[in-house]
Amino acid sequence: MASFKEIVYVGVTTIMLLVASTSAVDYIVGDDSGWTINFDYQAWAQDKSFRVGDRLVFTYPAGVHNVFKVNGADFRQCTAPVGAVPLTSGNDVVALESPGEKWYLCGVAQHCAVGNQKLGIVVAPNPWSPLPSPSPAPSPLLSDDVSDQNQD
Ligand SMILES: [Cu+2]
Repeated sequence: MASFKEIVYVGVTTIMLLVASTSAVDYIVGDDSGWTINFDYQAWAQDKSFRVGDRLVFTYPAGVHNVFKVNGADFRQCTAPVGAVPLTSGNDVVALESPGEKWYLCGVAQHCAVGNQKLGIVVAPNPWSPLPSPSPAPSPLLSDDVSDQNQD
């Protein structure tokens, strides 16, 4: 009985991991417009369901813009954190590794304050890996395996 349970548990876990990995989405921020000024990123984000495991891709001509990850207060005031290092490659991939609110802005000149180059999103937990993860209580299974080996 115990080993049957173990097989079912491993099988279900494998299926969940497969589903989770294949359902992760790469979002090109701004789609064809990319990361730029005078674009409504709130409207862009509005109909999307960001989840843990998804990724944001900021695309822009390198040197023209950059990407700072900021907190809510800095987001509202369009201030880049002192000492923070922005992403500058022009093809910046940001993995969404935890649920909650995330804020990004461009720190070049007045792009955020005047050009509205800022993105705020809410990341939902991945439905296939709930926090806190259930512990499978492996000790009975282990002792069962040992007794099987002893019989052999
Ligand atoms: Cu910019």
